[in-house]
Amino acid sequence: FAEILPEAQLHFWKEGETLANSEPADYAVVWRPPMAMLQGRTDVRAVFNLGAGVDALLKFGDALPQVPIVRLDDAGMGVQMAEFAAHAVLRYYRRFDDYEEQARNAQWQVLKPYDKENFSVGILGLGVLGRRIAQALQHFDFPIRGWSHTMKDVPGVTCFAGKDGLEEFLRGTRVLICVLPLTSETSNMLGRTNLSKLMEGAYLINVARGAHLAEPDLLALIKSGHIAGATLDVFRNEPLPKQHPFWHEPRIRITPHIAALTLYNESIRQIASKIDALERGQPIHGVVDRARGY
Ligand code: OXD
Repeated sequence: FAEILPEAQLHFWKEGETLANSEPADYAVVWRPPMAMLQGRTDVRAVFNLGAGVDALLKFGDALPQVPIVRLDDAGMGVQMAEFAAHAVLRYYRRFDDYEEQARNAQWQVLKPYDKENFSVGILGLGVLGRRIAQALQHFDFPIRGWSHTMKDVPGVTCFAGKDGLEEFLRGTRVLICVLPLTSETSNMLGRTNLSKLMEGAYLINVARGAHLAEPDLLALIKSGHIAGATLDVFRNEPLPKQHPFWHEPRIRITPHIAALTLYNESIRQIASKIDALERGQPIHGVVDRARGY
């Protein structure tokens, strides 16, 4: 920020500071801040979130200053999400986990390939990240479907929307990728009822938030064989506790919330240019709709 906005004065908020004893600021740049940093502030003109998901901010409700909350627009996250999702889909589709297991036992055996026509990939959430994932997977000719809160039109993607469209979407999905924002409506959406509707031998990829998933339900459906496995990057409790049963289920692949890391240079450039636009009274992208939750 000092390089890109040399005229700005930068203050670092420190633990223990409150409204009464912290420096005034025109803009706040935050990632999962404690409530004390923002509560009751009337000085800031916008709050910039150093990430895509704003759930950790919106949970403060009315304690947040009544100013625009701005999330990162892509800022290099879309391509990382696409890499992560494509890797997980291809690993399952091309049976690399099975071949790895065979290799451990020095076993040379060709396995029956999955039929691509019946290997539909369903993306929950068709925002900037979901669309980038769809675009990447289209190169491999998977049938792609997508679900969103309101109907979207995405080229090459069979789109479904709302409560009414969810069942049909799930029933035709073999690999489910969740990139939904976490809101009161989407929390626990990946529970037994919805996961059971997926096609037999389904696979789950969750790169959104841990609270979307009812963790015991996933384990039960994997044990019953209805779900073949999962790649999970996010969890209810992070770091995932050492004693968590997911660590002992070989059909679950775990990564430590790295599907899309915030790229600081890109993010800072983006925020600086939005501050510049706001200073000139111009509109900006990425302002969160608080009622909608994203
Ligand atoms: C984000 C995240 O929301 O990294 O950006 O989880």
